[in-house]
Amino acid sequence: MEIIDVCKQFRFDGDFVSCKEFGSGHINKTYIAEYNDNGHTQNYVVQRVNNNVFKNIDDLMNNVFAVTSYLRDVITKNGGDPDRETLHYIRTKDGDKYLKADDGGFYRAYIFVKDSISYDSVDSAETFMSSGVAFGRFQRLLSDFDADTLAETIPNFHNTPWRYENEFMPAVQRDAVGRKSSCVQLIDDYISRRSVMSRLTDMIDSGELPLRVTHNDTKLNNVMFDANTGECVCVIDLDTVMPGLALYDFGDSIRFGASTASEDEQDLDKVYMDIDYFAAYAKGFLSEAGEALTQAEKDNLAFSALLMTLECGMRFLTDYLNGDTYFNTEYDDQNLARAKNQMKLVKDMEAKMPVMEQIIKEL
Ligand code: ADP
Ligand code: GN1
Ligand code: MG
Repeated sequence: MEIIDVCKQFRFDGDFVSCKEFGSGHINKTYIAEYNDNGHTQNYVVQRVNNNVFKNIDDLMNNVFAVTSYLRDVITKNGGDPDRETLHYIRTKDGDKYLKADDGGFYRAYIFVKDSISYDSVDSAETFMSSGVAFGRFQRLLSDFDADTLAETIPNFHNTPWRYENEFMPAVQRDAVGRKSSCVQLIDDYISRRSVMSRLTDMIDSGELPLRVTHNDTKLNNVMFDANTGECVCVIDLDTVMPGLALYDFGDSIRFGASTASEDEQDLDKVYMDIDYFAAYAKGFLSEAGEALTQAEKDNLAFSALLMTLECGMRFLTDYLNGDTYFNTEYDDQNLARAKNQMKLVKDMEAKMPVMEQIIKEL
C-alpha cells in the first residue's frame, strides 16, 4: 500500500504535503508526514509496525494507548505540557488504534513532537545526563501504573539466560545459513560468560529485586530533545513498556550511550565505555528514579550495564547466525559487526567495573 494512502486513513488535520522515511530504529519502519493545516505545518509520525517482532498488535497498541493516556493525566496534574511530554497517538478514521492495510502491514500514527530532535550518539555529557533524567522520570511517573494491565509484548525480553538457552545456543547449533565458521571465537566469548547471565533473574526469583513498569529499550535515540534548548522533552518508542527491572533501563542506556563509538563501529580500537558519560547518566537517572530504588537495585547498577551489553551483543550474534531475520540491517555482516562491537564494550566494562561501582557508591 502506498504510504500516502496509509496517511489518508488517519485523522490528520489539514492537507497532505509529503511523506518520507526517517529515523534509525532497528525494528519499525518510520515515516514523517507533513500536513498543511490552514497555512501552518503539522508533522505526523507514521510507522509500519514490525509484526515479525510484535506478534500481537492489539495487545501492543492497547499497551501504548494505556500508557500514554496515563502519562497525559499525570503530566497534566504535575503542571507539565502533555502534548509535548508524551506521545499523542492518532486513531484511524474508523476509530481504531491502528490500521491493518490491504498489503498485510500494520500502521499507526502519532504527532511529531514539534521542534524536537533525537541523537544517535552522545555529543556531550550534559546531553547524556539529560537522557538519564528523561528515563528516570519516565520510570517515576509510571510507578503507580497497574502493571497487571499491561500485556507482555515480547515475552522474556530481558531474560538473558532464557535468551541464551532458547535462542542463542539453538542458533549456534542450527547454523542455518552457514555463518558459524566466521565467528567461532566470538561465539566462545559469549559462551564463556554464561555464568553471569543469570545474576539478575536469580534475584527476581528470590524476591531480592522488584518488578516495576519499565521502558526496556532505553537507547539514546528513544528520547526526543528540544531542538532549541537541548533539554529532554519526552521518551518515545513505547513498544516494550512492560514489567521489568529498573536495572534494565539503566543498563541499556549505558550500553548504547556511554560507548565512545556507534553500535556498529567496526574499528574496535574506537569502542570503549566512557567513564565520564557513565557517571553523567547515573547522576541524571538517579536524580529522578533514585529515591525509589532499593539497596539491591543500587548495588547492581554498574553490573546491569555489563549485562545489557552482553545480552544485546548475544542477540545480534543470534540474528547474524539466523540470517538477519530480526533487526533491520543495511549490509550483510552488520549484525556480526554489532556483536563484535558489543563484546569489545563488555570487555572494557569488565576492566572498569571497580571504578563504575565506586562512582555509584559516591552518588
Ligand atoms: P524503532 O522501534 O524502529 O526504534 P522508534 O519509535 O524509536 O522506532 O522511531 C524511530 C526514530 O524515529 C526515533 O529514533 C526518532 O528519531 C524518530 N521519531 C519517532 N517518534 C518521533 C516523534 N514523535 N517525534 C520526532 N521523532 C520521532
Ligand atoms: C532495538 O527499536 P530500537 O532500535 O529502539 C531493540 C532493542 C535493542 C536495540 C539495539 C523491540 O531497539 O531491544 O537493544 O534495537 N528493540 C526491540 O540497538 O527488540
Ligand atoms: Mg527506537
